[in-house]
Amino acid sequence: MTAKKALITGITGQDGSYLAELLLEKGYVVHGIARRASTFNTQRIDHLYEDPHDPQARLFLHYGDLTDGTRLANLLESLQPDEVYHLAAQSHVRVSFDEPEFTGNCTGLGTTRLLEAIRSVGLSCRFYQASSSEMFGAAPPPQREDTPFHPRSPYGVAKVYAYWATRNYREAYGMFAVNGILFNHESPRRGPTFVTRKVATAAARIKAGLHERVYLGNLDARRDWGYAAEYVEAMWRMLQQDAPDDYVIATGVSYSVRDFVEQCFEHVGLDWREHVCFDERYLRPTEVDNLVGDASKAERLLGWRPTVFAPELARLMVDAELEALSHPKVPAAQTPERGVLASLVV
Ligand code: NDP
Ligand code: GDR
Repeated sequence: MTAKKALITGITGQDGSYLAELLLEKGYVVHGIARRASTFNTQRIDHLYEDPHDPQARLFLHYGDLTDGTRLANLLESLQPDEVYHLAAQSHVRVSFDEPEFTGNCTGLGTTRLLEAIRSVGLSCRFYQASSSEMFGAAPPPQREDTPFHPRSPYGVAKVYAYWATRNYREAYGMFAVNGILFNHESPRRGPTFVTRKVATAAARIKAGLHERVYLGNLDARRDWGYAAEYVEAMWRMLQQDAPDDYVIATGVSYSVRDFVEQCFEHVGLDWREHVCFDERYLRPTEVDNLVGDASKAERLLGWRPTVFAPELARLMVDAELEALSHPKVPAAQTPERGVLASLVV
């Protein structure tokens, strides 16, 4: 039997790296789209690197960008994937207030470009859209699939557009297109400017005596934090169903940012009040106060349920930071001959 072929946009991001791992374990051939940067951006997938000259290789990278629809269409035409996981986005909520136009172009319109590329090439692949709990924004918890959206940032607005684009292509063209509405999910691979990773890094570095304090914004916001490695399994399950549908993925429990800070600092035996300072730079013009997802539909239909909740996540992330401090590593992709970028060199 020929292996299934998947295409992942955003493969160099947190979720892309876990999903690539999962699909390779399941025997897929995995193609990823990475954007060209002046520095290497493949650190999260370097450990999956396979020499593309090896006939057994099953991971391949291609340059591409969500703002370049022609490139997306050409790639789809040549790769002919069975499943497309669309994870790429300008994904930072605070940054979306500074760059609303780019966020709309990349995070919103990028999804239409990809859907339209699939349609124009005539592919019958399955399509996953990385929708977000940020679409619910100000809607009171618990939020579920039929909760009305009330986004509170240019990022949330762009994700609502992409959500409806995905549904419209499903309804208009019969495409197998699904929205995974994922609540916050974190890991040691989380981008360093998201609050959980920022706090876990700070707790470890302060413990090691490398820093004295960390500056944060709103500590009252509440989030439903799960573990990214578990959430990518739900993405895959959504594309294995008989019919396309939309699903909330969440833990069902929310904690405040302050709770998460306390859990991280407690884990290294420090009092967070002595090290956390306020900086209004990290506030948002409009905030999302409280997200708590109801993932009962996913549990019923996908058989998916989380096992890692925020307190364990905090410990796991702080431990990873402590471990990294005790074993500083030279990133594998410092030379194109060694890293994943070998397959990207043109
Ligand atoms: P990351 O920010 O870690 O990864 C985003 C990925 O998108 C990176 O690979 C990035 O490339 C790529 N990217 C950004 N802009 C472009 C562009 N113009 N063209 C091509 N690629 C681009 O996000 P996560 O992995 O955390 O999230 C994955 C997806 O899920 C995102 O769409 C996010 O909005 C959404 N989401 C995330 C949640 C979470 O809690 N993590 C919750 C709900 C939804 P590079 O590495 O070069 O920056
Ligand atoms: P979020 O994640 O906006 O929920 O979006 P983030 O970790 O950025 O913020 C969570 C909450 O923490 C508060 N906060 C701070 N946030 C950051 N980044 N830095 C700080 O210093 C800080 N201090 C307090 C924020 O105000 C907020 O309330 C994430 C992204 O991954 C999105 O792409 C995804 O769609 C949603 O989760 C679900």
